Amino acid sequence: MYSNKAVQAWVEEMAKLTKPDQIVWLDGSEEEKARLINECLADEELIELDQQKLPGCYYHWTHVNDVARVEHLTFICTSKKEDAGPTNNWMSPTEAYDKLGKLFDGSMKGRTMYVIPYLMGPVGSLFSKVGIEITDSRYVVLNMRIMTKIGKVAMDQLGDSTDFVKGLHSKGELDPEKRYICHFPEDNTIWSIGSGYGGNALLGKKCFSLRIASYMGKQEGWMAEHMLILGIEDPKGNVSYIAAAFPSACGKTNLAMLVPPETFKGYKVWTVGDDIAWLRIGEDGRLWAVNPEAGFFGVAPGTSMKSNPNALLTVQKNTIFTNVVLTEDKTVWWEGMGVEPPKKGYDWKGNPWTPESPEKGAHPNSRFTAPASQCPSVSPEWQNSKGVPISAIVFGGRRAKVAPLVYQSFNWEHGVFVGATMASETTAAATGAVGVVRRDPMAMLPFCGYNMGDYFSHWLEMGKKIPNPPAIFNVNWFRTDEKGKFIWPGFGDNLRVLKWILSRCENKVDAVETPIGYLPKVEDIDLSGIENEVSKSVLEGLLSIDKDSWSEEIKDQASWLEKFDRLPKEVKSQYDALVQRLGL
Ligand code: SAT
Ligand code: MN
Repeated sequence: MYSNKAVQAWVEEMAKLTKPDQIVWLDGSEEEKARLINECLADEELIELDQQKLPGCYYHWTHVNDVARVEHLTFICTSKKEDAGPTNNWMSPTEAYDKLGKLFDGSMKGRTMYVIPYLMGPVGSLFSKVGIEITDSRYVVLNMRIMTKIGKVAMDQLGDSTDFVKGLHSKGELDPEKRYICHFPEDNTIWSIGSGYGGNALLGKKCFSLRIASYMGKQEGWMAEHMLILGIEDPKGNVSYIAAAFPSACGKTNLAMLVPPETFKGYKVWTVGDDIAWLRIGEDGRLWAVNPEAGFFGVAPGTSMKSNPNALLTVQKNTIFTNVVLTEDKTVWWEGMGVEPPKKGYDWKGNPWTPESPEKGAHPNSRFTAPASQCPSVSPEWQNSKGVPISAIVFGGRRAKVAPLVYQSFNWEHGVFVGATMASETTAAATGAVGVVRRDPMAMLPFCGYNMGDYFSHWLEMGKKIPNPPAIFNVNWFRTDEKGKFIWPGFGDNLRVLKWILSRCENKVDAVETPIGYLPKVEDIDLSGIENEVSKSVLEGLLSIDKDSWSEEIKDQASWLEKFDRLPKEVKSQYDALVQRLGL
């Protein structure tokens, strides 16, 4: 137990409600980890993988109805409904505490309550914040142990303070009818019941680091964003940092761990984070970022030595695999791993599986949980308590026609508009219609903890306060030709685009002014080594602005912006200016 009185009192109160058989306070030690793993193995909550081939690695199956975040069961519980805004589900705090209180009542009977103090962000950093998660899941404890810094280190940072996020989690009955993920930003509180999966249960991740933290950032003058952070080292050894936001299925983790093309001699990409950035204005007037997380909770399918060697190398030890294929010889496999499937194994439901089975072996949302410190490309600065200075913010999405490969916004305010109207088209991989445009402002649609209109205002306010703000860009790796084939090679070759972005930040290249923003001159994108694949004329196509598509696009943007009751006037005037520039 720890001496902080506020933590003790709250844990006592939650124990009265949930009635566990015993309470275990986590210290974060190796002995504690070994003990928990042994308990999990005895209960088959974890399966030990081949410790020769995959040392420290374990396998976990979730319940078959509990395999992804549940946005329709995720609520923002502000006292006023308007404060949750038009893009969030809302429940009143009274109703939510009452409804979930009944589900939590006695939910830990016969179970152990684990108290996990955890630190988000580098030790001793001004950026960092402490949370306490109470859970009845050992799997959650072991995942939180990888994704955050748990135990004494967190309590040391907290000291006697009452400034911690209170997270209560119980698996409950794992019944989707009794599953709720409720956020109380006004009380620094998260209540989650009925799920044991990732973002529903690892409360340090989306619940705290994005939903609660975005609200804190608005109050306190900083930003919590759904962004990867990477550093690009040039052949002279200078490193510049980029923060980038993409909706899901746009290759965020791959970009964060990019391997430069062979012709980019002397370049190196450093991974600071793959999912979340906390950003603050530094003493030098620039925007600085830390990754609050300590691990990667990455999608396994599609991760191969070709798409993301650094991720694959990261997960060779001390990793928890969830819902992938468990092979007969106790290793793991998933679709798109780039190696032969096992002759025999078990699928994500735990059923016997062979390559001939009609269904996929790994769940499309199956995951690895791995320490960031193991990533071969992890930045030497990733735990720097001051963070890293951000030169450029990059937004992006999956657009078959409308968005060019890259463009730069005219200024911060225009960049906020670009972020606010960000969109991605659905792919065949998801169920439902293909090519449907989904707006996802700053990739924060499911993660903004308050009214999205106020969130846009906060972005605008921050822009006024940052003396030397990063430039804002938009990228699209996913333009297709008439046959629906991707035109741009993507992956490591995306560095060619990032290089242009940094040249713009350093005022080293001119650009072409167009109605939507500044575009590269064709000769300014370095195509060395891929001239055969991407000729100058192909690149011209990738950088073209198709009037018909943009005519559709602005109509769709207009109806999107109408949704917002608190749309800042600046966003509306940026829209009007775009329409005017396009002459439509
Ligand atoms: O489940 S998580 O929220 O952690 C990952 C995701 O769905 O983006
Ligand atoms: Mn994410």
